[in-house]
Amino acid sequence: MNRNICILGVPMDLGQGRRGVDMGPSAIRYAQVKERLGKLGYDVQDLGDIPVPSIEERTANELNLKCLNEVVQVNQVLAERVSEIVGGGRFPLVLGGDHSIAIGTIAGVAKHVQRLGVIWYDAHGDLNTGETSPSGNIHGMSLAVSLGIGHEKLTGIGGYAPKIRPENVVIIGARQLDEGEKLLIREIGLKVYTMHEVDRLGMTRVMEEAISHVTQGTDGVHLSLDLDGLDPHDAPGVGTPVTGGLTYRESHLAMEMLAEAEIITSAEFVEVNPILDHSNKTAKVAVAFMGSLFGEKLL
Ligand code: 6HN
Ligand code: MN
Ligand code: MN
Ligand code: MN
Repeated sequence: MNRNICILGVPMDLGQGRRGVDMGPSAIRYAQVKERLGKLGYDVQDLGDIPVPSIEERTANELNLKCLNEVVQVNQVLAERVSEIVGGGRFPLVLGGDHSIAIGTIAGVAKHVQRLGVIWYDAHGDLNTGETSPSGNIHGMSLAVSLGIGHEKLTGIGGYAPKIRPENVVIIGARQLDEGEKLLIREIGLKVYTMHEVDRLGMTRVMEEAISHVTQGTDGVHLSLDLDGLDPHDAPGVGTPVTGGLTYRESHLAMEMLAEAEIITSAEFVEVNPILDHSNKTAKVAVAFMGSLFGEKLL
C-alpha cells in the first residue's frame, strides 16, 4: 500500500435530491480520519475541500440532468486535483459528497492508470442516463458516465472517454436497480454481486471472486464505496437508504480482504448525510472501514 495519503473533501449535494450530504466531508473529518490513518503509520495530508456552488446558485435544469452544469464544473476541478495527487505519487482518498463525484475521482485517477479496475460498493448501480433515470439525479448515473455512457458534458470530463471498461468493474451489494440499469448490465456484461449472491455465496467468496475479477489485466483498482451499500441499520445517515443491505461485519471483512490483497490504489467514501444520521454513526462507520482498508488489525 502507498504510505502517503492525500485526503480531499467534496462537499457536493447537487447530484441528488436531499440536503445534508454536503456536510459529509466535515462529519468524516470529525470522526478522526486523519488520526486513525496516522496511527497506522501513514503520512496523511488533508488538502481541504473543493469549492462547490450552493444549491441556491444552480442554473436551470435541462434534459432530466439536475444541476448538470454545476456537477460538470465541480467534477472537472476534482479530476484535476485527483490527477495531481496521483501524479505526485500519493494515494487519493476522496470524501463525499454525493456519488456523482465518482465521475471526477475516476477521471483523475484513470489518467495515470492504463487500465483501471473498479469496485462499486453500493445498493444501487448508478448506471442510469438522462433517458433512463427516474429522478434526474446525476449521482444515479456516475458509473455509466465513467464507462462512457451518458451526456457528453459528463462523459467528456477530464478530456477523454471512456475512463474504464465494463470487464474491469464489479458491483457489490446491489438491491435496487432501475429497469434501464438492468438492461444495460445485460447488454455490456457487467459483473454484479447483488444481495442474492452475497447471501448465497457469503462475503468471503464474493470478495475472492471480485478481487480476482478487478485485478485481471488492470494496473490499479479504485474503490468507490457508497455508504448506502450497507444496511440502513448500520449506516442510517444516507440519502437513499434501501433495506436488506450489507452488514457492518460483512463490509468490515470486505475491507480487510482488500487490505490483505493490497490492490486498492485510490478510494472514495460517499453519500454520508449527517442530517439524517444518529450521532455521526455513519461517518464513524466510514472511518472504521478506512482503518480496515489501510491495514488496521485487531491483534
Ligand atoms: N446513489 N437509481 C436511483 C436513481 O435516482 O437513479 C437511485 C440512485 C442512487 C444513487 O445512491 O449514489
Ligand atoms: Mn451510489
Ligand atoms: Mn447508492
Ligand atoms: Mn475483522
